Amino acid sequence: MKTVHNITYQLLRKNGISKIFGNPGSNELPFLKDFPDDFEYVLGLQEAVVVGIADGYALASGKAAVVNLHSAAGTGNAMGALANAWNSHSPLIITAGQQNRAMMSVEALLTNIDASALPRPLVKWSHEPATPQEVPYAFSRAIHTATSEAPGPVYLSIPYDDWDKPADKASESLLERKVKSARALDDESLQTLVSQINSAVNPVLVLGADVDAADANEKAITLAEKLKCPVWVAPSAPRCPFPTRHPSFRGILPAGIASISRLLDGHDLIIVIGAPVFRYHQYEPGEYLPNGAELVSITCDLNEASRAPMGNAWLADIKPALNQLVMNVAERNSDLPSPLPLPDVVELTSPLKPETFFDTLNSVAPKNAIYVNESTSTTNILWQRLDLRSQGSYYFAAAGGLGFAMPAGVGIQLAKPDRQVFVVIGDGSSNYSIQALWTAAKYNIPVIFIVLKNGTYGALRWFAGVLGVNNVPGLDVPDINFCRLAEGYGVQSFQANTPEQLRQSIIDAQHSGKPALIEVETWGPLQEGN
Ligand code: TZD
Ligand code: CA
Repeated sequence: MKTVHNITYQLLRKNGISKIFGNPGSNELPFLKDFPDDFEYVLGLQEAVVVGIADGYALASGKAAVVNLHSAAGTGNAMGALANAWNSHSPLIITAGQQNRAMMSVEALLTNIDASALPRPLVKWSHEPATPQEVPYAFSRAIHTATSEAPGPVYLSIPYDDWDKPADKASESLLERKVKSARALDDESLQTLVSQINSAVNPVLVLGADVDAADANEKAITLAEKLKCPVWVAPSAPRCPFPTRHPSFRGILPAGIASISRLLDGHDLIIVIGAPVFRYHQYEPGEYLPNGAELVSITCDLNEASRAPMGNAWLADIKPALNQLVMNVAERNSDLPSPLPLPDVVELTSPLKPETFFDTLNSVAPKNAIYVNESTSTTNILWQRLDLRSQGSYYFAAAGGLGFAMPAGVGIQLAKPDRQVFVVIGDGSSNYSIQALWTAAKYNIPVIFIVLKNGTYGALRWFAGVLGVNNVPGLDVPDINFCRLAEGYGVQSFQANTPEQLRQSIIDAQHSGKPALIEVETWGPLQEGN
């Protein structure tokens, strides 16, 4: 007789899932018992870390990741990380152990009360099976929901006494099911879009994270080269869809309504692909579009399409749609834009200016390195100075929730063992999920974490200026020794305060084949005040 446990693991196997990211509690032990040899359990010491690692793994591998959390408390700890996963279209199957069915109604300790309501609205589907026999069906539906376009997290709450129950014979048919999203543009939509693009005088492309997620950066390059047009990265983009040293590259758009209109002024057609229109942050009232401009977008996400305040949107899968545009638009008869000049080298200071830090990192890092960014006040400098060239080279918290970069870096390195992952993170952000260091050490996942220490929440100081507010408390974070924290979790550490020390510590870290943390003091408000 097959149990619910047997069939569920078989279902995971059949769907190419062999890693479970978790932090266990009593409700979860029956799911984890007799853990099969062909699966790997990746332990995170806090649930924000667990979901962050799984998120990074899912984003970088393009595969679903299963997460196992402890009831309501574990889910609660994971919610910030879930906000990021939701916004980055990350296919996470999040499971939480529930109390024994016999004791749920009396609310015994560790009952997840109204479990399916807890993770909403940050999941595509949330469910607690009504019977044990429904568990494999729920897993099957969860996998297909999470991985179909637009991908996203789903949540299952499973009573712990379900696992040993006999499985329904019919659930075996689930093992062979496939669901595939295959949405290209229909003929009429393609014709409409192509004639609009062909008749534009001065079009511009705005590309978002889903181009990178769809493995379609090469297609985007071909489209830009046919249109000979400039390319902007969409505001707040959590991935890099276009090479930063390509002649068409113009930078990342700022996240204010008026600034975007100003920068896109002069274009009569704005073509947005694989991004929300737009992901604003600071409120800057103004016109959504420059005078005389029209906007069209292609997105895989119905929410993105319907919530945009302007322009027409087409719902399609990004890679086939981009391919259709590439095959059908007319090649424009003009030259590619002139490339942006390389930014000036800034004067060498002590502590280092962020510009010097990024120039040094760029010169020593392998060309196919992967950067996970959570250094919030230096994001524009990063986009100007790093040569991001290949698919999957850049990740950032898609909901702006700090605590993403350290664990996501671990998950990304796990998914991409052949590429060096650098987590570039502020001294403020480093404290939200620092326990990720332990997982990196214990599983020997050789991420290089670089902490930029300016003693403050720099981005919030900038934002206070935008809002015109003064005398705000709680903006400084002095006196944290990250090297000692790293050593405490079993990660080797380096202090690097000059370009040469930074270069050497990166080389040493890479040669060691082990994770490392490099603390770099950087120029901050204390210096600027002098
Ligand atoms: N808490 C969480 C979970 N997410 C957030 N985004 C914030 C608080 C607010 N916040 C920002 O949006 S940026 C920032 C905070 C606290 C400062 C981060 O400081 P840092 O980097 O030292 O990491 P910079 O370069 O000094 O800004
Ligand atoms: Ca800082």
